[in-house]
Amino acid sequence: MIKSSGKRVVCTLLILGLVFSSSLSVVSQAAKKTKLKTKKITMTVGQKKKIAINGKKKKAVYRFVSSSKAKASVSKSGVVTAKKAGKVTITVKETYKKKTKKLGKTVVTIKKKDDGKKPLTTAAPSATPVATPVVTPVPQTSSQPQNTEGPKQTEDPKQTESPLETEPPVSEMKPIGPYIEDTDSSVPEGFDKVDNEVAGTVEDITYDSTVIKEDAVVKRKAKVVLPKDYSADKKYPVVYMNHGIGGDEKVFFGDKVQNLIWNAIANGDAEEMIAVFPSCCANETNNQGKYDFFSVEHYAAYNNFLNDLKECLMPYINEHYSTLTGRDNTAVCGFSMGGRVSLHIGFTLQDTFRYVGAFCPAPGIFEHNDNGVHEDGLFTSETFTLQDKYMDDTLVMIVKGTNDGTVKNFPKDYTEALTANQVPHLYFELPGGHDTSVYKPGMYNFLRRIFHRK
Ligand code: FER
Repeated sequence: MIKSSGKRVVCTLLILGLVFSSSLSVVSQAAKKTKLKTKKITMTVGQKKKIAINGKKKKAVYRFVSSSKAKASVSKSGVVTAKKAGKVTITVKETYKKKTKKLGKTVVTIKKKDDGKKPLTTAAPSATPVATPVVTPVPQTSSQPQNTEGPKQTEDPKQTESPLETEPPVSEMKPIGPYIEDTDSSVPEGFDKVDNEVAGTVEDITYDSTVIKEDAVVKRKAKVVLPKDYSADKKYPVVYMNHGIGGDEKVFFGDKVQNLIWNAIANGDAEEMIAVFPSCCANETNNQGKYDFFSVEHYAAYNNFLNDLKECLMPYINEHYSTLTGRDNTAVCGFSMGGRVSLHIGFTLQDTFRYVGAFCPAPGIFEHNDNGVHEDGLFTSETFTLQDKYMDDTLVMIVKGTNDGTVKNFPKDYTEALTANQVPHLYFELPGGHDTSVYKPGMYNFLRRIFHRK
């Protein structure tokens, strides 16, 4: 994107008269985009609070469905009455021109009435995520409780939910919102140290790939990191970790990434998980020199990894390991070219991945000319977005090194496009270059935000 404010002023003056009315209509249309404003409410038993919706359409009907009417009821106008301590999800739907769509969910945390009595025991601090008053990276992801207060309203006692309404399935996973609002990018001391006490095991696998060569099966390698005390009696979520350009399934092990994973689990920051390290350059030569290093042909092999992962590697992993499957339990992340690969995969296979991490991601998500190579781009700034249903249910993280001379400002282009598309995500600029000083803390911070169950 070429940015020239001088040119823009001249152009604006010349065409202002012509576009004034149409641009106004664009603005007003954009303003009409209906969005659930209240994503989170904390209440005490007996309290009433209203769920706010931005840009309501006059002729639309809005419905609110509580996951537990015993804990919280909700009126036709969206006023929630807290009845019992616990957590409740209110699903908000809009019916407009005979079409019904889900606007999102409001998570209601209900606390017991403070009756002044001291608790009998000194309870451990609640694990309930508390809304932190930090600056949210993307504005629409958080709504502070004070904004959710509506005008004082009493609930219509005659109002009942439609008997045809089925309760929405309650997710087993913790909502993504608090993990995106948590903008702490620090890591504990010794987060990547070698500690044999907490180490699990590493296995080498070879799987058949059918997407490398037409009408042929090609053997490909990957490494699998298992958590300490891995047991076939349990099931584990899976993260796929993609290396940078010129790498293979082994390179991350030189940087002792396996120890970072085991430490994150031992520290209680990350859930127990299986981490798979593929060779994400999915061509016949497996990086062995057929094409120029910086060439569209070489990059195309990285694009092809999407097919290899989906059709060959994931089925192999799910068949040979004790995995939890489905998007709630599947993550993809990577460094540099592997970050680009992860964004490509995560934003293309949205039904498959709920967590997408890109540490110092390389160019190629959008059209670019870098290192003397032109690429058309895997997405445009418009298509690089999430489907409505996954907007608030996907953890996207982008990390940029403050001093990265290799991928330069490309990670910034990605966060800017996501912000423009109102995709909630985390963006960290960490001190360092195109190396472990940035990608390792990025990775730890990604791992500690994924796979958490209620
Ligand atoms: C590029 C510069 C760097 C590029 C890729 C990279 C696709 C990847 C670097 C890495 O993986 O370390 O122009 O184009």
